[in-house]
Amino acid sequence: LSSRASNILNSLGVSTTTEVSGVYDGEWRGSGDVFESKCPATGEVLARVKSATPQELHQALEKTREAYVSFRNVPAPRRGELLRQIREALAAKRVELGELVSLEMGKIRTEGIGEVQEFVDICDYAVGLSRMMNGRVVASERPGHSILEVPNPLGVVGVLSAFNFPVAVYGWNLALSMAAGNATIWKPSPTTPLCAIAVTKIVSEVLEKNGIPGAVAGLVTGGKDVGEAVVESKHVDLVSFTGSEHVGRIVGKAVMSRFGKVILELGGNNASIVMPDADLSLAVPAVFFGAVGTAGQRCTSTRRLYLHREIADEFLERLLKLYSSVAAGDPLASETLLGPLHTPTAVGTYENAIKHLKSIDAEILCGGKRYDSAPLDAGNFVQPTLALPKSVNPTDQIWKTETFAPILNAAKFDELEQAIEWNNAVPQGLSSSIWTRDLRNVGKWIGPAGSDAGIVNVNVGTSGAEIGAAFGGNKSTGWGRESGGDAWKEYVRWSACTINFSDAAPLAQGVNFPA
Ligand code: UN1
Repeated sequence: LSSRASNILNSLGVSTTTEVSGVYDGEWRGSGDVFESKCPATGEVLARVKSATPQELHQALEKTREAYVSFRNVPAPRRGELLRQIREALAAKRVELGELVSLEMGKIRTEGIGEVQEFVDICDYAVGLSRMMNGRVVASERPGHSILEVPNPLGVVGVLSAFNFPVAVYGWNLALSMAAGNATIWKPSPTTPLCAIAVTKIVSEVLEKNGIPGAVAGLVTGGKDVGEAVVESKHVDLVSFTGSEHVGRIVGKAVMSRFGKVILELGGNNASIVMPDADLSLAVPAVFFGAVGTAGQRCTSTRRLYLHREIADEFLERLLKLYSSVAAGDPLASETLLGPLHTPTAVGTYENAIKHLKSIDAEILCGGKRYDSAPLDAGNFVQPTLALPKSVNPTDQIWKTETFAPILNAAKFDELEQAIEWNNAVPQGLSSSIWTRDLRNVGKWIGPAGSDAGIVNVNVGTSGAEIGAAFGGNKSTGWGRESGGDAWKEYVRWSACTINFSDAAPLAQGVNFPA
């Protein structure tokens, strides 16, 4: 192991000498299949992680259930205090954990650290929430009666997270789930187990120090079989899944068929629209970040760019300048803006998309190839690509599918209505953004005939949402909402309680049933 990798892992208490245990349910274990975690920038094997055997998985699920049964009785503000301590412990390791994200996932250092910050932020939010998860008192039509809506803990929440945000998306779920009084079992992406192990070490130390069962925040690393077991387990009341539309469809059906609850965060295929009155000095760098940041591997990455004809050429010229200056390389080096794709498979997906663009005679304005000279050829580095397909045909795969790579397809429009139609013409509905100074455009964009995405931004790019609002998308993105806003309401079991404190027992709706 390179000394840099072992320094980062050592600073987080993740062993670098032998195989690492990838299962935690109060104790660390794992004697199932061994997974390799590889650095996408160099191909270096970072660790070998021992996942759960079916037996260990079963045990972990049971222990999580037991942990819930005691944890639900801990008062919510006390749960908030645990989250405050978790927040402090994460903040103390912000840099080290952020660097591990860069090392294992491949995003650049500032984004790796930013991702840990996102977990810290949602902990702050959940600490406050722990004193504000209010129910309601509803007026009853019957004299001497009151109706309460009471949020109770839900049970066990299974979190299946993706490689691209190996820390923050778990954070959103853990923070709300824990504030709500649930136990959480985490099945991370099989390619980012070290981030999950490092986070679980930080969280479990806080729980154990406070005498709370560690299985309140359990971890089961592994592949498809482990994910399936979590999805199908009757012990798991809510499954929160982030990943592809393809797998999301399977997960959604499986959970619904056993009448479990599900939150789906699936593909994004996000567009930015630039109006002729936009401030290009803001819009151009924002589109650059949206499309090239995280090497195009956010579900909120900008994949489609609709430019008003009046400013289109100037916009593309300015954007191309930024594309040509992008520094690709070691994600941990301070000057790098473009890290690698996460896996060699993703490089293949990128190359197929480029092939398809060429087959439909799209103009490739820049990029279009992997970096094939040393040292970048050792990793999964691809050139950020800006393409101008001949037309906008929403049924063509180039417009309608999410390619998880830095490919941005541009088109020119004349009327805002046309651009909104294109924006909405894809199956996905996660994020969207318009650049304009004209209030009339803003009104159209955020209103009934505007963007149909879950995130509808104005003079703000498609990616990089704060934790305060509910995060999620519509249509084939799965309709799930996580993080801020009212998302916490999905993590509780609502009890509607009608209480009679009178000396009579009248029926509602005036029904007369003499006995
Ligand atoms: C994701 O890509 O799965 O809004 C989540 C953003 C980040 C979260 C992205 N806060 O881009």
